[in-house]
Amino acid sequence: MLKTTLLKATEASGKILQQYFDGPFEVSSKSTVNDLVTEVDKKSETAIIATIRENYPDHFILSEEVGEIKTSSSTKWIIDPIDGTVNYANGIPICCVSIGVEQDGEMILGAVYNPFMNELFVAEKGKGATLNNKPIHVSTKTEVAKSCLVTGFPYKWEEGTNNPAVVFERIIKQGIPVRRLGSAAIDLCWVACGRFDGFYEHHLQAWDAAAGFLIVEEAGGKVTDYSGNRYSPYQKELLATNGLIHSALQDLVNGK
Ligand code: LIP
Repeated sequence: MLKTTLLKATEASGKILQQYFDGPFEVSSKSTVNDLVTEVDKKSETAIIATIRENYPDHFILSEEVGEIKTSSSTKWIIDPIDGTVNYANGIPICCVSIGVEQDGEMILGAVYNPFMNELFVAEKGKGATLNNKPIHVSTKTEVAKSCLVTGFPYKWEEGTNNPAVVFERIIKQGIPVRRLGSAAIDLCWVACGRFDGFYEHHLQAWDAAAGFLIVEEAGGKVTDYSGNRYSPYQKELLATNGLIHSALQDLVNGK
C-alpha cells in the first residue's frame, strides 16, 4: 500500500515535470540568487502531497517547498518535487522527483524518477534496489584512482579547510574524473547502478538524499558522513560509494 502510493505520487510528479519542461514557467530565487524554485516544483509538490493524502491523511510530510507538515505519525514522507531545479529551469533534462518514506526514524522506501530518461529507481529496505523493475548493483571497482566520481556544489559558499573547491582540486589533481550533474538524487542512483563509483557532497538537505541513500544501500553500496558514520538525511555531508573505495575516497575528501 505504501509502495503503491509512493509509485503513484512519483508518476503524477513525472507527468508534471514533462508537461511543463518546455516552459514558459515562473522561476524565483530562495536563499541565494541561484537557489531556484519554479512554478513546476510547486505543482509537482501539490500533486505528490494530494496523492499521499488520499490514503494517508495523517502522515508527517517534509517537503522542499512547503517544509514540514507535522503530525504525530511515525511515518514521514520526505519529498523533493524536483531535484535539479537549476537544470530544469535551464532546460537540462537531468532532474527528477525524489520521495523517501521513513518509519520510526528508518528509511524504508525510496523512489527517484527521471521522466526525461524514463528511469525509475526504487528501493525497499531489505529487498534490494531496482531500475525500471530490474535489480541493480553498485560497481566492483576497487581503486579510487581508477574510479569515476560525481559531486555537487552549494549555492551558498562556505570557506573552510576542506571546502568543496579544495576537495575538488585535490581529487582532480590526481587525474580522477569528477562529474557534476546537478541532481544529488540522480548522482546517488547512478552510484547505485554502477555508472559512478562514488559521490560526495558537502551540504545537502534531507529531501535531496532521503530516497537516494536507501537506493545506494539496497544496491550494495555504503553511505556515510565524512567521518564514516552511517548517513542520516538530517546532517549535511554525504559520501556514497560502492563500498570498496569508501575509505580511500573518505581519506581524499578529508585530506588525509
Ligand atoms: C540541488 C541538488 C544538487 C546540489 C544543490 C541542490 P535542487 O537540489 O540536487 O546536486 O548540488 O546544492 O541541493 O535545489 O536543484 O533541487
